[in-house]
Amino acid sequence: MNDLVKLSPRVEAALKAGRPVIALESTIISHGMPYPQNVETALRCEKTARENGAEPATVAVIGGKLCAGLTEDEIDYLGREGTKVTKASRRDLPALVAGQKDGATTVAATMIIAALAGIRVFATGGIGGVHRGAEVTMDISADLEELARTPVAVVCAGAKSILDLGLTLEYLETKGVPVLGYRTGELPAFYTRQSGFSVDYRVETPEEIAAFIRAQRQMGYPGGMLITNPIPEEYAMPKAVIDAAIDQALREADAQHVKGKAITPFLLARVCDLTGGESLASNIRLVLNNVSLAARVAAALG
Ligand code: PSU
Ligand code: MN
Repeated sequence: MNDLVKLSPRVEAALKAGRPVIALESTIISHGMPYPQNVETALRCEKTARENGAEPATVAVIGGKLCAGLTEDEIDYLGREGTKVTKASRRDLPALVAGQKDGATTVAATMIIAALAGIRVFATGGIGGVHRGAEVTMDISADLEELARTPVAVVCAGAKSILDLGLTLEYLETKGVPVLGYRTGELPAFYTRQSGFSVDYRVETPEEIAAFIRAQRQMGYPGGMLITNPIPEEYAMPKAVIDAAIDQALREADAQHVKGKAITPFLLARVCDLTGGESLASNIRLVLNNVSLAARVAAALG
C-alpha cells in the first residue's frame, strides 16, 4: 500500500477480510451542503452503508495523508470549516500532500484515493460534468476524465441541470465510460427523475451492476463506470421550481463573474437558498438512496 494512504482501522479490517467497502466523498460535506446538515448527512450515510452490508470509507486529505475512513471528529471538522477547507480535485492532491494540508475531495480525487486503497464502489449525490457554455469556457469537470481512467464505479443521482447534460453524456461516450440507469432508461437529473436523455444501459438489480463491473475489470483496461439512480419519486422536486432556481443561480454566477472551481459550490448554495431549503432536503434523500444502492452493489461484487 502507498505510504501516503491512511486507512481507518474499520476500513482496513474490512478490506483485509474481503468484506464490502464503499467510498464516500467529502467535497459534498465542506462545499455541497450547509452546516450542520452536512455533518448529519455524512454520518447518516455511514450508518446507511453499514445497514446495507458495506463498510463506509469517507475520503478526505487530512494533514497531507490520503485518508479512506474518517473519525467523527474529522467529519465534524470538515463540516464546520466548510468552504475554508480546500476543495481538492486531481490537480490539487500534490499540493496538499507536499504541504501536509487538508482537503475535501471531489468525485475525481475520491476515486483516485479509493482506487489506491482497493475500493471499487463509491456513492455520491451528483457528479461534475460539462458546464453549460463549455464550448466557450472549456469548463469540464475533472470528474469525467477520472471516470475514464480510474477503475471505480460511481453511484450518483445523475447530474444537475447546472450542467449541460447532453454534452456530459457525449463526453462520457467519447471517453468510453458506460452510463447505467438503475431501473430507468432515462438519465436522472438529480432533483428530478427525468432529463429527456437516455442512459446507455438499463439495469434492474445490484447483481446485474456487479456483473458489469466484473466484466470491465476482467478486460483489464482502465476506467470506471457511472451508475445513475433516480431520486425516489416522493422526494423529487417539481421541475418548474428547480429549473427556475437553477436559471437564476446561473444568471447570478455570470453577473458576478464566478469562475473555475468556485462555480459548482456557488450554484449549489444559491439553488439551496432560492428554494428555501427544499432542495437540500431532496439532496439528502437522494444521497442516502445512492449509498444504499452502492452498498448492495459492493456486497454483490463479493
Ligand atoms: N454536484 C453536486 N453536488 C456536489 C458536487 C457536484 O450536485 O457536491 C461536487 C462533487 O464533489 C463534484 C464536484 O465532484 O462538485 C465537481 O466540481 P467541479 O465541477 O469543480 O469539478
Ligand atoms: Mn470546473
